[in-house]
Amino acid sequence: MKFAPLAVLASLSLGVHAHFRLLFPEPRGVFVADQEPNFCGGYSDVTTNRTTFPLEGGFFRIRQGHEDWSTSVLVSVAPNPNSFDTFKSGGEDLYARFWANESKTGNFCIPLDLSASGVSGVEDGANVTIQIVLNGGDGQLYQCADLTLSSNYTFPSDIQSACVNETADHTAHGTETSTSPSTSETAGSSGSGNGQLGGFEHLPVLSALGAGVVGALIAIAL
Ligand SMILES: [Cu+2]
Repeated sequence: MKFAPLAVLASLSLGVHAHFRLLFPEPRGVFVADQEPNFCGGYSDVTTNRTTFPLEGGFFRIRQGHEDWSTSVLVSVAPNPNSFDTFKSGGEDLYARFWANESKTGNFCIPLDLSASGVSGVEDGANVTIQIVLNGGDGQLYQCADLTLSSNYTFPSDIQSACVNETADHTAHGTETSTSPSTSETAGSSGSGNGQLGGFEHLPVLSALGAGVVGALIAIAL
């Protein structure tokens, strides 16, 4: 039924949305919007689909449908991070990246230098878990990814080249469909099934550690 035009329009008008999606590194499980307000987006236990991730110079990508949102990243070195407490030490959140704000919707590739977290155990060869926390005005939302850290690792070129920012000038709010009769076909943006927010204003591609939107996020975070 999701492909029926009337159903699409109804869902849009009701504000049904996907909140935000973690596109990279791979999240613990298949995205379930209704579960996103829960710990790790509903995937409580550690998984075996770990992503090799650089200790320095990493990044994460999200597709984000809220306007005026903020995000932070928590890190856990617990063997099975299965509760919010496992992302804390002495009652304090273990931030891999402190809160930063942004006002646009779209796709974002945000630097994540885990070595800068200062968290004990975040080191070469360690199995860690990151939890992306995002607040877009409808409660805090969570996605987790299980990683193995490497100090000598750089992302392959396909992952590097996917690290782009594409901001939208309206709040599509992350709806998955782009079949509304009032909009043209989604421009063939990414080839990997990402970037399906309709009506993108394609900004110049920014590199992973480039300026622009990401730079603004860094500036706020610092
Ligand atoms: Cu939302």
